[in-house]
Amino acid sequence: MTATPAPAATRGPMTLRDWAQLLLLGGLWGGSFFFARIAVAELHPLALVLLRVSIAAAALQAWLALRGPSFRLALPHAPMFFLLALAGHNLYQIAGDGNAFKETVPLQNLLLAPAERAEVLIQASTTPGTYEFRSLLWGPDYQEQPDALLATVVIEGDPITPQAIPDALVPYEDLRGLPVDHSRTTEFQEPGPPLYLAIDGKHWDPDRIDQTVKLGALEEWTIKNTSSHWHPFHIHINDFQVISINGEPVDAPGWYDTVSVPAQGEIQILHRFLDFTGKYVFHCHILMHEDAGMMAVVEVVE
Ligand SMILES: [Cu+2]
Repeated sequence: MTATPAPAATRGPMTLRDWAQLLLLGGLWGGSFFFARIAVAELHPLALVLLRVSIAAAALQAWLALRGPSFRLALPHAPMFFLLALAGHNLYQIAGDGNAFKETVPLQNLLLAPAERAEVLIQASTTPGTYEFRSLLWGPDYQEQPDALLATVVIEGDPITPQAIPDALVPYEDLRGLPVDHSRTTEFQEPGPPLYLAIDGKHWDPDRIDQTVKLGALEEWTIKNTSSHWHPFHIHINDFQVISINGEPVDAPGWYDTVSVPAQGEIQILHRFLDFTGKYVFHCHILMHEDAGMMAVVEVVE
């Protein structure tokens, strides 16, 4: 089986010049956003994103004009969800967010939110042909992603005997049924002006502690999303077990550090704060949302 790279795929290792270009764009990209926020804090977040994209696009066009068409395109901050599918094939997910699953999960398609990572096995069809790897139409409102061809997979030659897809993988401890030390609820919101994007009615403030947790505690968190858009919840340091989505129990196959909270929905997670005291953050991992204030501080104390 050979895969034809997508048109935007990189060729060969990054050179020093490529890294310099990426740093330049990253600086313009992030810096424009930062200073725009300071200058016009009441500006709508979408306007700030347009500004940010415009500046980055202008820099890209200027560099293309100078250097020619062999520029490598990278979108490390893409705020996109991808609903991925390979025609004629199942995806067998074996790990998520860098954590091995307890069992293989067959999927016809895979929804990946910003920051989510997935490892999948694909068993090639025994029918030669060309199969499309696509990002399918997905999402409400401004989050809508078009149906797009990402790559084609060519299957050719004499078929080999298919290997069995593994079933059981790496065991992990199920936290359900253990005594919960503390339950809390936090709400991801789009409350309108002047906040637009907030957690529990507040913008990010590094000098404020939003949630205080005892070291060693097992906690059950309900993360609500009262908006009409999806928000990928992400927390640093401690991965968690998802136990329900929109009130439906979930038998999660592994630990996660990012999970999508559906529009007008909620998730419940269990997590333990075992090893570290100190402050860190949880936030929406759509970076424009995070940068516009949808982030909060948790402090773990003795
Ligand atoms: Cu968000």
